[in-house]
Amino acid sequence: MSHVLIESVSAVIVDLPTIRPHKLAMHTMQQQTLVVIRVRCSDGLEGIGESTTIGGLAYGNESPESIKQNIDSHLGPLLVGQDAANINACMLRLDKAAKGNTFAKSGLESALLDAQGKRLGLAVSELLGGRVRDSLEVAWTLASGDTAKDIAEAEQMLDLRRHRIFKLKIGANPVSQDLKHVIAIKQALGERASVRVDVNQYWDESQAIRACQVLGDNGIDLIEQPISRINRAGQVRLNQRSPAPIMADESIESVEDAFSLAADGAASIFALKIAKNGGPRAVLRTAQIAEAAGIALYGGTMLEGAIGTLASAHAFVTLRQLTWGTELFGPLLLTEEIVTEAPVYRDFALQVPRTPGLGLTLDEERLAFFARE
Ligand code: MUC
Ligand code: MG
Repeated sequence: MSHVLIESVSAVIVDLPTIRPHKLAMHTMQQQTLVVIRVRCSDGLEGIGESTTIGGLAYGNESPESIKQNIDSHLGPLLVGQDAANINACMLRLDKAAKGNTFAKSGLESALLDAQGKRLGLAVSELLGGRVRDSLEVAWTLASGDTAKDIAEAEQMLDLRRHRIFKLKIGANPVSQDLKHVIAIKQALGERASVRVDVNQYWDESQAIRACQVLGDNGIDLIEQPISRINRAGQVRLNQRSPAPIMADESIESVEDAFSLAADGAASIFALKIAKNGGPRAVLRTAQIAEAAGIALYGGTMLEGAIGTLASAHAFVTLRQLTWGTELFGPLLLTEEIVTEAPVYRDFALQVPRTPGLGLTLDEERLAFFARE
């Protein structure tokens, strides 16, 4: 046992404005809400983490308010007095005492890794076994809700050399309208960009059968979560017949889900999200299941701010294959930062810092300004 104990755990809810409304099938974001976690240790070091979801309870089983409440009342007290350097023991303690709650656990695991990295002078990616790349290609989501605006936004991103992979959020409109929207964008961008769609579970199998065919025939590279996570048999059938590969997103709410999806042959790509697996170490277990099953990988996001984005990035740079790149653009959707130095995006990619821990410092004034009372 080391002599470094966890002294306190706190969680604060932070509301940040977005550059424009972000329309998903289940919710239109007018702002993003982060839960920022601080783990203070007896050696004077503090680790920071982030637990962020989309649209309150519209996307997942945890909301910002429930994440904070469960950390304050249950998970935080379980960690106080524990060995801060033993992340295995800390996370095992949480898993034994609390079912699910992967978003909350992800922020806590990130904070423990950040503190340990600072303690040892190592970047989190090094704690996770070492990186095999320094930067990650980052997709951008076109979700203004307007075809012409989306095309203009994509052109601007190509000109800036910021993104050349675009994900379109569809599913809320009639299928024929969504297909027209997607095909118009693909035709405008041509071979200059990879265009993909995310249906966020909004089609049923009868709609998805034809829509996946049309999308594949029109050069769409990937179809994310076309039908409900509950319809596993339907997802297996779609994965067999769709000309464009099917990616599992909402289908994965735990490492165990990843195993059963792989066993059933229900997706040929997994979206990796630290929040849905329980942290940067947990998401690597899902990645290992995928690798063993021959399933390709994509670095997903819950539109986290800088802290959650870099916690994800430190895990993703350790992966041997990341065929479909990432969508770690969360900080770029926000107009404000709560860290002193924003993550760096250059040449279509996020540059992952080599400084100790996650490589971020909280800007206390900005944090206090945007923190909820
Ligand atoms: C999702 O469903 O993938 C990720 C990017 C984005 O625009 O929405 C998210 C959530
Ligand atoms: Mg998705």
